[in-house]
Amino acid sequence: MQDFDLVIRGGTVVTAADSACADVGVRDGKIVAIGLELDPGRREIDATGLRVMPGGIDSHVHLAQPAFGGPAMADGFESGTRSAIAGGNTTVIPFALQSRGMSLRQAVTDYHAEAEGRAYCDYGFHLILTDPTPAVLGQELPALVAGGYTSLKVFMTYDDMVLNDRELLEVFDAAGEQGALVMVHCEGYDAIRFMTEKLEKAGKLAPYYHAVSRPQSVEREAAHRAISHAELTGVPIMIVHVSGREAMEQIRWAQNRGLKIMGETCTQYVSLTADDLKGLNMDDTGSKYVCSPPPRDRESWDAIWNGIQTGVFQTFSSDHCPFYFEGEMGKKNPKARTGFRWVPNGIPGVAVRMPILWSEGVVKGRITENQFVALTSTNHARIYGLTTKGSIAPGYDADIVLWDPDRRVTISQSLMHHGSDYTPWEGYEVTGWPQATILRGEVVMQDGEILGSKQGGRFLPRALSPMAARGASAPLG
Ligand code: DUC
Ligand code: ZN
Ligand code: ZN
Repeated sequence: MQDFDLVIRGGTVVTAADSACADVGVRDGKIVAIGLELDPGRREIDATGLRVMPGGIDSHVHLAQPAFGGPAMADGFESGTRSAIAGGNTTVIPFALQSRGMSLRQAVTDYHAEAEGRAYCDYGFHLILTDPTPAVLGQELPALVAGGYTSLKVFMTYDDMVLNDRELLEVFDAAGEQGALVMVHCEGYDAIRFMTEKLEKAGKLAPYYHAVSRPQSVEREAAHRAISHAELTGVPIMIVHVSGREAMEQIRWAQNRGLKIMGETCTQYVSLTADDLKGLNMDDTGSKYVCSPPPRDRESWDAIWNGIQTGVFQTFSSDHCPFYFEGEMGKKNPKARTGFRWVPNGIPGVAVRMPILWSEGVVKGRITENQFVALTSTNHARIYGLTTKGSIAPGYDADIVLWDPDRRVTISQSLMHHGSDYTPWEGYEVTGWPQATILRGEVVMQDGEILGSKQGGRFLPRALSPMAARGASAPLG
């Protein structure tokens, strides 16, 4: 007789590879058996009618991060990870940001202090490099990569984060030496500044003009430049938060040329449009939707779906970047009301990522449930070196979401469990919702109730990404 702490019985187990009716046996936080009519466990969960899927891994969230030109974020680790488990996630990867002049190691140490004892789910850290000095690239980065911080993000825009082309090349090259994966925010700094100043001179200050100031051409040009730098240095990169056809086609073009370029898209690029940023005046609700890159239009949704279906994109993330709407710290704080340039860039979405992708993707027949698992969990684990996460198989962590595929839900703030005082998807209707979230064998969310503890999440040092290995065909490879 096998000894199980937990048996999840009678559900349909869905992985990135296939779907099958089976029971799942869990012991010591690990999946130890998958089969028919498993022996009884000390705890049993009846999953009849539910999908039993790997817990969501959201590899792009921002928590407690002092950036994006705005006031403090609405989520630290506590509320951000609480919202994550409410939405069916069991792991998040937020960003330890190096401010200019600061040591990268210090940024990581400070970020651990933010996270410690405050996480409802497991977490790793990406690094954000804003000051790639020789000491940072030659000493701090190698030590941090060896310690399990195996990915880093760089920005091609924002006054306090932008890297110039020479710096991008130096970072790509140094990351390539270490086998770390580079994530790139592709929007061109000078083009955005030019457009912003022009719009401001014309008195076009409302939140909607945020979208006008950074059209798809700005994203496309930067994506092409990043791809060219990746080719020159022979380093794979992940182009994050791709918003529409233009940047998507750049990635496809690069992939077709045999370059190791990966792509990420996000919930907002298949469910919001720039029209959502339109408000009647500076007081209105448009700023609730201000994020970068901005949401585009319905034609862009189609292009993004095409990119998802044809494998241009490997990951579907939230880019959860939460701010308040009301108050001195909010998106319509007095300074933000003087012009779109001052509205903090980002929206909260970690809790709605899986429901919206299921509803718009699986229910509407655009992707299979197996693709859903790949896009929300398995590919994030593979790409970012989470070796015990992202699948349902013996030996993996028992990180599981029990998914009700038919449950119809109207998204509302009360379901989000996040720190922001609003959700951009208020009133949005979805079919499919997480009934329970299980972290290493413990039920941490059931029927919308948070049962886990903020001491429950663990830091995850990550392995090198197999996808970050330098390509053999590269000049420096
Ligand atoms: N980039 C992000 O990754 N998130 C929010 C805003 C931004 O510019
Ligand atoms: Zn970004
Ligand atoms: Zn982001």
